[in-house]
Amino acid sequence: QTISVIGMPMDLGQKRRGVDMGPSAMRYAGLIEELEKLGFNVRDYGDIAIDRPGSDDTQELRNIKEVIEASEKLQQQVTAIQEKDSFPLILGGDHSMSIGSIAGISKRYKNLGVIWYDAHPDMNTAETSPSGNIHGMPLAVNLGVGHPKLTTIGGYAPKLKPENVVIIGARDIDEGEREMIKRLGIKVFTMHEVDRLGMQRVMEDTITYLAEKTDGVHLSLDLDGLDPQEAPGVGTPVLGGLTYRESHLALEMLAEAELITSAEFVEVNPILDVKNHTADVAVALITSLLGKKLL
Ligand code: DIR
Ligand code: MN
Ligand code: MN
Ligand code: MN
Repeated sequence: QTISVIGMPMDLGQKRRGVDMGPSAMRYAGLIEELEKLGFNVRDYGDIAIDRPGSDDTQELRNIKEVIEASEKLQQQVTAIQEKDSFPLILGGDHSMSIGSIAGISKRYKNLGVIWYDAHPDMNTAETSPSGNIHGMPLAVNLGVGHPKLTTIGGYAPKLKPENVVIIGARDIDEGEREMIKRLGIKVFTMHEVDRLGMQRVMEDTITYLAEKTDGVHLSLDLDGLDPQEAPGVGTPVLGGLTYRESHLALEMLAEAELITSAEFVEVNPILDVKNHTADVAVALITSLLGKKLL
């Protein structure tokens, strides 16, 4: 099988610079070589070109113009890759990139499933956001809720149905997000459920829940879903996260279930990191997702 790697060096969805270097950090951590060792034919499409804006506080949402342009480019690139029947692996970049990635991916499916592995549900809108940062909004946007210029990227909306989404690892949820989760009936395994049920059961339930009704499943993994002790190179760390071992188990179970049809690993910020450790973690998790076994 062929894997197509695309870098999205975007940091405009939030205020901490450096996450635009995430794709380089993961390549530096040996991503392409590790995938080749697993026997894949890897095609690296390089990075999407992102405009670097001058300061402009007049926009209705911070950097929305640049985020829209970048999302359209990513959407087109992902669409082109999928037509070649290759597994899209997208490297971030802040999480606003999911607006473009899922706009491309979802075109191919009637019922795309998404696993949102993250400390945050990313379901804010301009009205509910405490920060004004677009990286806190992409899941809402993909569900068709938010600024119309964002929800219609790729020329259609919505990209996802609420019943096809599972959030895992949430532990920092804003009031507007809580309300939307309840209103749309989104399935969420917060850290409380992970603690109570254990990761094995959480993944069994997730796989059963999605396998029945979806025709493809995209994994959107924000490295801040992990505990900051194990993944320190992220812009918005939240204590009490998923461990490295729990995360390996989760992705190994997804590999065994052969559920995942595309993936993205986002919010790796080497500037905030310790010796590129978070990119090392991301690469190790990617190999588990793509079938690496210990024996
Ligand atoms: C917060 C933080 N909920 C916001 N979101 C983050 O700005 O909307 N998402 N960090 O990954
Ligand atoms: Mn996120
Ligand atoms: Mn997050
Ligand atoms: Mn390391």
